[in-house]
Amino acid sequence: MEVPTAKSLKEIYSEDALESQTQRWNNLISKFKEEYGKLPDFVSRSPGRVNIIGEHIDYCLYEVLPMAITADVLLAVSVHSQEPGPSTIRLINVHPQKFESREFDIPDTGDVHIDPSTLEWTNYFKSGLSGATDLLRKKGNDFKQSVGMDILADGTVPSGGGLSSSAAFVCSSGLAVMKANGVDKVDKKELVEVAIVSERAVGVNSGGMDQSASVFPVQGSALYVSFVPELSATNIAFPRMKSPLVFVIAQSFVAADKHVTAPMCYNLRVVEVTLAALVLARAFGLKELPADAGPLGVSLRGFHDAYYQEKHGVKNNHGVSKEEFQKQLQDLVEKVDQYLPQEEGYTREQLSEILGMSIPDLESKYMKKFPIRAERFMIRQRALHVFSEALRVLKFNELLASPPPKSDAENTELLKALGQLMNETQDSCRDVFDNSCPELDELCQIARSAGSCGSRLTGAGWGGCSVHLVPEDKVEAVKQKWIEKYYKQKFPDITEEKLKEAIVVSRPGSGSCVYEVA
Ligand code: NG1
Ligand code: MG
Repeated sequence: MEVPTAKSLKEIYSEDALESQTQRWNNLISKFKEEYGKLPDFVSRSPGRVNIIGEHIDYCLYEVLPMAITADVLLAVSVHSQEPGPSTIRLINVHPQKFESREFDIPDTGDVHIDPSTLEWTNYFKSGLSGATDLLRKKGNDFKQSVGMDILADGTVPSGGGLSSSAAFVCSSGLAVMKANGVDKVDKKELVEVAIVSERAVGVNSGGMDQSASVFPVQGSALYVSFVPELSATNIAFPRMKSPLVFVIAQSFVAADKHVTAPMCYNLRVVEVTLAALVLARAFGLKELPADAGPLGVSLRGFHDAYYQEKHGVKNNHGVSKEEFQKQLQDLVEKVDQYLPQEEGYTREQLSEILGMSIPDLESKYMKKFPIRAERFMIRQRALHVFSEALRVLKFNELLASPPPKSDAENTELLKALGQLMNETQDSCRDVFDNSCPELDELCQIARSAGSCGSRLTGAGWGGCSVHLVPEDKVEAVKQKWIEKYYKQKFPDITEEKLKEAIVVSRPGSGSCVYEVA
């Protein structure tokens, strides 16, 4: 499947967004001309995403259900002629007060150096550039360095907001570099895999959900992303209902910048779920866990499949039925409850004892690649969340595939069942995985009291955004309640402009594309 080349904005945005987007794109093109004295050759576009359900399980290699949103990253690009010698990349942002313009040469080795310690917006471009350079080398072994490019960036995905602004930027950058270097047909899966690897170069040991949700989607569908036996994505149409499913996104405005919180939050969770897999494998006397695509080499999914293979002779990767897989997950939740009883978390000493590894080995193998800070590892809680969350995703997906409701009662019943799963996810994030925060809990509680069927944080958590499944006729009431009880309380002088950014009704949007400028 290739990244499409759009001929008109109608192919990219839904009807209701078309007018404002046309305005935005015209501004982008005219500002490009003003800055660089010529028209761009093309615009590379990749959207942000909202995760409907399946939180903190993508790096455990379990399926997730995100959807692309309208907000995106646009990179208007003109390609320098192929002059010999180092290529120059010039990067300007349409928000000059927010971003400095940047210029850098690609050394003639073609290698791009990224310093993840600096919070530098162009690092995301550079990670897309380095990823695409690797891919171009694989394709044509004589490829050395990218051509020079003049770029004007315009991103509308709020950063640090759980809507994957980082992945949108990395995917749009990788796509722009591929296009600039003459690759007219960019394979979606290749772009996603490049973006996953290169985003890790910016210091967060993430899974592959965001990049998949940015590249794969087609307009109007959500996405069911699998990571085993290999990365794959299926477009999921929402059931035809009297009142279509409406997902409302609400910002907490609590900046959840993973570069700051990662060592004690995101990257720590990646270590905890990895240790949980190793400890469970030991508890059940499994042989060595097979290496897999988990960020630290093994994953809970890897344990799951190895356990059923060894103890029950079930080869999961060969299409075990969804019912069977759900039963396995239910069974694993019970087993964790039984075999990982320690509520207060496991110390390095205890883990070293259980795993038969010295503490230095443990640390160098699992705690060095992305530094973390913790005295105890809450492996029981993290494993309980992951298995139960993977189960909720399967149930949610089944409900979406159920026959369209034939009456109002059935319509309401389906909304409530979907919402119930989202509420259970929020409870698990808040009480078990511990990646919520008081502001997110408050937004969810307010929404439910005003008619939301399902409310939860979305993305990494610890701040950022929440997502709510709200019946169409309740959206206004939920919005008003948030404004009155949350936004006006916390930000008494919040502007109408800021409120527009705070609450966004999102429809399933289309993924990456390239737009040829005439
Ligand atoms: P955010 O923080 O919303 O971009 C992060 C990870 C995802 C996934 C979610 C939690 C990155 C780039 N992405 O999403 O892979 O693990 O948290 O489900 O960190
Ligand atoms: Mg991100």
